[in-house]
Amino acid sequence: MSNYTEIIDKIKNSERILLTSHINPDGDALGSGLALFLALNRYNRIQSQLDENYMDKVVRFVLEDNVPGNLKFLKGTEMIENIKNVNSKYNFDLVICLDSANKERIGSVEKLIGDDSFVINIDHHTSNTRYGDIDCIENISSTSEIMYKFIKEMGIEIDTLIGEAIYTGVVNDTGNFAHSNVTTNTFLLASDLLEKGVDNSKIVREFYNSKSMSTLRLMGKALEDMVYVPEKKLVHLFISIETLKELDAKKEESEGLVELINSYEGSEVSLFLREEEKGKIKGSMRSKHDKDVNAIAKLFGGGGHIKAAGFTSSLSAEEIIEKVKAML
Ligand SMILES: [Mn+2]
Repeated sequence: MSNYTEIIDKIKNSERILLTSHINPDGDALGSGLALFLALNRYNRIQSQLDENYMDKVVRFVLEDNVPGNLKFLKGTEMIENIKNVNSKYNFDLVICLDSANKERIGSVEKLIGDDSFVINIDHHTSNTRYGDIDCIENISSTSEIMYKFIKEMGIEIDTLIGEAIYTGVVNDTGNFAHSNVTTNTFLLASDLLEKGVDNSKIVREFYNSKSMSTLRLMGKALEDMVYVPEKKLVHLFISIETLKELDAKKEESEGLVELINSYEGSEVSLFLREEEKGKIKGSMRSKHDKDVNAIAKLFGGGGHIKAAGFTSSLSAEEIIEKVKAML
């Protein structure tokens, strides 16, 4: 059970707890954080009932970005705060970072980590830089799957709301139970959550099948613009800021394009590049078989998993594509 006990002790002995997750939050970043947020609120309620002198812990879930539209169906997301509305002088004695392979991934939420804040790092990325005072890194499907085990270990009952948050995170990181990171434990988790009232079909409908018109137009543009390099079995795609503007699309609407282009039968590796600002490109890679894209992402100072990784670079799109081709 690794260091769960140590983390639980730390939580019990802290008063002001900050939960955060990575920038451009996906279903796992948000689901794992929301599950823990709801579990800690439940812990407060239970303790207040047991002891009339119990002082509720402050628990806040703060993100650099807004909650993406396709995750707003999760109850509790309305309590997630944007860093813009949080006083940076607020003093948290405990900070728990979720699904974030390095400290920079939490973006400007980092300024809420004070000199006295204790940092707990809970993640499933093998590339995690172990920046916490306690690091809980497990090589399993998702941070949400870690949360499932952790919340049970805390003795908190997983209700439907916590279950939906966890289930969404697992769906996000396993491609709805399709990737090779799925184990028998992942299916046991799914089975248990369904028993707790989680509506799997509703989650998939809300999460995947409620795209905006601009997201679909962006997918169309991606399919039109993607380039196949047969000798490398590579599909690459670059989306500029201008393209996003033309389609009236937000950058988070490009989530999933890296998987979409890798669905081509001839592709083994996909590379999706998105211009973040002039001179800064975010890259995502996926691998169908055994090509290690984590190793390639590391070349650019990024990382992730063998089959899914990302990075940020100041090189041009052409330069990045050439470097990646040379690695394949
Ligand atoms: Mn994840």
